[in-house]
Parts: sequence; C-alpha cells; structure tokens
Amino acid sequence: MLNGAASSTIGIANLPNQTHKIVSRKGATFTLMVVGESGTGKTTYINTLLTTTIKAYRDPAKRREMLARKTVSIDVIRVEFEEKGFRTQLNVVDTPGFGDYVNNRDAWQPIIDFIDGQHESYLRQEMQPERSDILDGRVHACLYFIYPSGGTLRALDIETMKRLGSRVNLIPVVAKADTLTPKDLAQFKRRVRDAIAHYEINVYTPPVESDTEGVAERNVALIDAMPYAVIGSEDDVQTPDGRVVRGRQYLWGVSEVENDEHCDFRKLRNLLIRSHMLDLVTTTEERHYEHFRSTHLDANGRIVSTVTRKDAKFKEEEDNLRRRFAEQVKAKEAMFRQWEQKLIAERDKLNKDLEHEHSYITTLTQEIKALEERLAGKK
Ligand SMILES: Nc1nc2c(ncn2[C@@H]2O[C@H](COP(=O)(O)OP(=O)(O)O)[C@@H](O)[C@H]2O)c(=O)[nH]1
Ligand SMILES: [Mg+2]
Repeated sequence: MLNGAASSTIGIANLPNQTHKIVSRKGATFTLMVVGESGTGKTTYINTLLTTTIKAYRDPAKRREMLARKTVSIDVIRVEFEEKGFRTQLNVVDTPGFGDYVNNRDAWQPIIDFIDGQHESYLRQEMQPERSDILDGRVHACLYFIYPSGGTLRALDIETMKRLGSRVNLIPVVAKADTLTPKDLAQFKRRVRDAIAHYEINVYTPPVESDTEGVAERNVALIDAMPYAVIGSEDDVQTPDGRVVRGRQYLWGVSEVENDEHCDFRKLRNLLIRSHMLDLVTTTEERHYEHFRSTHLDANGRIVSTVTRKDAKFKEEEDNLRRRFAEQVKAKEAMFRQWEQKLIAERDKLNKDLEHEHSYITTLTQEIKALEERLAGKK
C-alpha cells in the first residue's frame, strides 16, 4: 500500500488500460540509481524517498531493514509495493561516492560497468530459448547528485555525466539544496543547465505532448525545473508554526523536504514514481537498451562483452606471462649454448684422440710391414 501526502496512486495504477495490461501481467520493475560525489546525500535521499513514499513499513524493524546503510559498495535495495492490485518492484541502487581520490581518472568505471552489465545480462537472457523468467536489472533512471558549490559543474561531473547520459535516463539533481539561498540556488541551477547544454550532456527530458489538459503545461514546468533541487532528511521536525514535517532543523527555521517553496523533492518524486515511470521504462527499453544491443552484437550475432576493467587486467597478466616466458627462453638458450660448446670441445678431443690412435695404428702397421720384410729377407 502506498500512502503519502500526495501519493494516493502510483504510476502504474494511473496508466491508461492498454498499458496496464502490458506492465501488470507480472508486475512492473522499476530501477533507480543514485550517483555522485561522496557526501552529497545520496544514501540520505534514498531513505527520505522510501520513508516518505512507502509508509506501509510501520514495523520499525522492517523499516530499518529497508533503509540504506553507509555505502561502501554498489548496493541494491529492493522494496515491493502494491496499489489497486498492481505490483511494482522498486529497486534502488546506491553507489559509493567518488571524488575522494587525488587521481579520479576512470572513477566512473565501476558505475558504467554496472549499467552495461545489466544490459548485457538482459541481452544474454533474451537470447536463451527459455525466456519466461528474465531477471530485469536494467537501470531506468539515474539521479546524478551535483555538489551545491554555487559555482558550476566540475570536470569530474561533466566527464561522468557524459558517459551516463549516453547509457541511461540521466536526471541531474542539486544536492543539499538547503545549503544555498533561493537566489544562489536559482543561479546555480541556471549555470548547471548552461553547462549541460554546452558540453552536450544527454539528460532525460519528460515528453511534453499530451492530450490531457494541464498535463503538457505540467511537463513543461518539470523540464524547466531541471536540475532538481533536493533536500534529504531522516528526521521529522517541528516548524515554528507548529507543523511536524520531514526536514532539517536550523536556528533560523526548518528546511522542508516536501515543500515546493524549499526544493523540488516532490516534483522529482512525482516524476519518478507516478507521472513518468512508464516513460522512463519505455525509453530505457527503446533507446538505451536498443542502442546497447545494436552496438554489442558482432556480425555473427554473438555478444561483444563490455568488461573493460577485466580486459585491462587480463592484458597486464598476459604481458607478465609473456615477459616471464621470454626470460625463461633466454635462460634455456644460454644453457643450450653451454652444452653445445661442451659438446664441440668433447668432439674435438675425441677427434684428436682418434687421430692419435690412427697415427699409432699407422706406425704399428709400418713396423709390422718392416718386420715382415726383414723376415722375408732372411729366408
Ligand atoms: N544540509 C544537508 N545535509 C544533508 C542532506 N542530505 C544529506 N545530508 C548530510 O550529508 C552527509 C552525507 O550524507 P550521505 O547520505 O551519507 O551521503 P552519500 O555519501 O552521498 O551517501 C550526512 O551527514 C547527511 O546527514 C541535505 O539535503 N542537506
Ligand atoms: Mg552513501
């Protein structure tokens, strides 16, 4: 059961009947991933999203079990919710932050490998004759957490977002929006938007066209709000006017998570799990997965594996082996040469001995001959 302030229905239950049938036969799976520098609030955001969205887990133990812990590896949190008979399996992929190292080259590689790996796994299953139980781990939306520096996108953000945008529905997010004043936040969002356009980063854009009145305008407003400013909090706090809300308490007041004046948390949640869940799933299938498929099958229809890391490691091992082999060959060659020298020396010695024997025999033969002649003379 889903129950939050503005979440009377979730995405799947809101769909027109036709799509209902397609999605709900086995229940839908929706996979959301969070990526970004360490400490930008990714894990907190996941917990905020889950606890403000899925309130069925009133049992504290179960709720704790569901929450994300400090992230040291790529973690997948699985939650299932049901609304009007439609089951949705929500997978949230938490990733350890990057950017902690002096050398951040290829920091994005494990994340890219994960995304490509899910596509590859799906493709492998799809090519099997028995395909009724396909496990679908493909990432439908990737939230990229941008550090609220007040400046603009960092080089690492640009490099990572470029790679992500060509593989998944990339949704940029301004982290910890409560740390910027509304004026600075608006300016920062504008700069980020400009950088995204300038560096030609491919981001998810909600489709505008819609027959339903008001929906098109809402979608335009959604596009304009990108990058979505979010505030994460695991606590409920009291506002100066007495309301208890999810938020962060400060001396000057409260930053409210679910307040449109404070951040875009509600807008983003609505986009993800209600208004655009199906579009995120279909664009993943039709655009990103299709692109992966068309670029990862060779002429014989065999899968070209994506494991770049292992390639590099394998090559290193191969080089080591080759070097060790060459060294061993060289050592053996030296040994053979020594043997050869010894053999030659022995052969020479034998030859000399033979010569010696030969001349001895010749001398003896001559002596015999002389003796015979002398004997014959005496007769
Ligand atoms: N001011 C502020 N702090 C936040 C926000 N979200 C998370 N934090 C804090 O930032 C720190 C790092 O959060 P965490 O979720 O572990 O970051 P992660 O490394 O990206 O997963 C924690 O102390 C959080 O309480 C936010 O929206 N605003
Ligand atoms: Mg974390």
